[in-house]
Amino acid sequence: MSEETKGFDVDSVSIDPTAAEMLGVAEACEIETVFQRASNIKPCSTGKDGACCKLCAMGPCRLIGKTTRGVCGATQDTVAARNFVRQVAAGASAHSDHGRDVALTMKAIASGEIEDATIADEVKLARVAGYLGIEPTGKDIMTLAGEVADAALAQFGQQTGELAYVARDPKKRQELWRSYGVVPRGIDREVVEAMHRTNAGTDQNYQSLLDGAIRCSLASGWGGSMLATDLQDCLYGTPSPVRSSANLGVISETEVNILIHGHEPLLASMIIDATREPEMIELAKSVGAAGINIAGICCTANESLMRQGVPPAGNMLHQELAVLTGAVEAMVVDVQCIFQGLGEVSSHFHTMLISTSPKAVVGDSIHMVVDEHRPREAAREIVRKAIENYRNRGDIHIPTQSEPLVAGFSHEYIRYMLGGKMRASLTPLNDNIVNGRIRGVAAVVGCSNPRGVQDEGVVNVVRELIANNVLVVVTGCAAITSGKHGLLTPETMQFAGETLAEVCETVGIPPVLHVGSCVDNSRILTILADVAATGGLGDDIAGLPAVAISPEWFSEKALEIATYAVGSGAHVIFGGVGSPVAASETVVNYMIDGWTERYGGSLRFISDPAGIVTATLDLIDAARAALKIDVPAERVLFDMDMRRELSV
Ligand code: NFS
Repeated sequence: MSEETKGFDVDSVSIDPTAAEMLGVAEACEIETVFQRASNIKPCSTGKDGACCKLCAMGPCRLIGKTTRGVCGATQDTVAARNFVRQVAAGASAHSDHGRDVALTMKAIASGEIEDATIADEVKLARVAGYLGIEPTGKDIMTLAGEVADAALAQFGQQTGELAYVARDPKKRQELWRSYGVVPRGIDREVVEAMHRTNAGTDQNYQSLLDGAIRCSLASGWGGSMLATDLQDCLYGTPSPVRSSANLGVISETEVNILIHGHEPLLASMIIDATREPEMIELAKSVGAAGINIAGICCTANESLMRQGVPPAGNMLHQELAVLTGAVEAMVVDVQCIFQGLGEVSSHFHTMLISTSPKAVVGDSIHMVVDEHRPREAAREIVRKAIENYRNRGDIHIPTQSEPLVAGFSHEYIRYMLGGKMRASLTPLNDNIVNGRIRGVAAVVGCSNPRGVQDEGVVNVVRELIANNVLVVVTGCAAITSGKHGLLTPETMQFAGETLAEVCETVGIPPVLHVGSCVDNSRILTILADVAATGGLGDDIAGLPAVAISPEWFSEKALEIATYAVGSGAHVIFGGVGSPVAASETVVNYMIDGWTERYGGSLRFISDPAGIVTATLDLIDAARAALKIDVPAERVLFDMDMRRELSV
């Protein structure tokens, strides 16, 4: 054992036993993982709290102790707020650039530049056309797709006016945004402006800076992210419930394993198609494999799970663990949340790490710049390479655990499910919230962070909320975590409070609904706007008995999602590692009280899951009281025994 590995206890890093099992393998082979590195590296407390300003070469200035101003005179409030705005801008750029790429793909398909690709959901395409001000009637499908793609792309470069999707918001919210001057004008413009206003010597007022963060994030939530979701549904199909399973046990002992990891579904969907071609299956058999198995990691996992039933092998913290099985012939990655350490781990095995995006050369991967006009050919080449690599497989060690799940609850499907195909509607949801059977709705979203115990926050929060009759929707890595721990099945009803279970049974839904990837948090915005429009619960997203929670966040993208949720009127709670603006009490308080006053939403950081649940229920109950629909409800308190039972 090296000096660094001393004191690292593999059993304490996760409540998922597959993690300890695979970390045992890592330890035996002396391979470092993210868990080990998190244990070796102490986070910099100055940076963590947002107290370090490195915007210019007069610094970096660390505003700690008696140092309350930087060389330029910037205060702790300014520095913390600027750092936060930059994180939000980075997150917004990632989700929005993803949306741009989907629009470019649609344009290439419409013009026939991408061979052999179709529009999977023509009904949704017509609806999206309507949102973008295009008359769909009488147009052939590829002409319409071309027009929709052009209109979507124009949203990125628009300089003035308002993003088209702002009109999908409740009227009251639109007016509020106009009154504060935070309506997003163009997607790229808001990201650029956020970077500009945080330049040294530019915006110095923390409130104005944070309004900049709101505007920039809205350009993603009601712009880039929402376009990504909508256009992906048009191209690859709008999700509806699908059965699958999750965790490392989905990796096959006898088949060629290909793992798709990252965020953009175009190439991944073609790789999935290629693995199902008889010629490829024959090729796999010719090298001694029983067939080809495909599984996912991170948000590509969510995208392909919801549409093609591909099982997720794990969330973000499982990427290296999957390779440690020794059974992965190819790990195919594109952009976002791909650890550089993945290259190092792969180098100890036969696993080919293949990076496919021109934007991201990953680790020591084989970097294949995929000809964007011939992705099907690239997909087949990748599958062939993986098959050929099967012969190089050495010893394998695959955990047995995987849990069944149901995923794919798009906004459209939730409407059909509740109101029927002819009269799709959210009315039954609103009615059950009003009559108190459903106490409120919580979105449990976001990442997994090795600074905490993997999965503990998400599982505790989800279990306690449903026990308290709160309907839960999940996205991103939190959705995969929920799946790994068996929380995405109708049987989860047994853990739900009596009245929530009653509703779930009547409607035929699980109490925890998988609604998608991280860009699909935009689906939650659509649901909330629809709930407000349906009636009986006020006329805005603000004031709904709904809370968004990210118990184990790590990414700048998570902060951006939090900020657009606040701007949209939602209360947001982040768990785990604490506040990135902790250096300024003023900013911390402003994000709670100032934002509530201004936007009707707030962002608070509460580390422990029990505290998150209490705060969530308090916020939900306060909203119910304000709506005058409060019925007495008792809090189910989890004791230590119940908590212990939460592990798989
Ligand atoms: Ni979201 Fe998806 Fe996972 Fe977090 Fe990363 S994969 S975009 S950022 S870690 S949920």
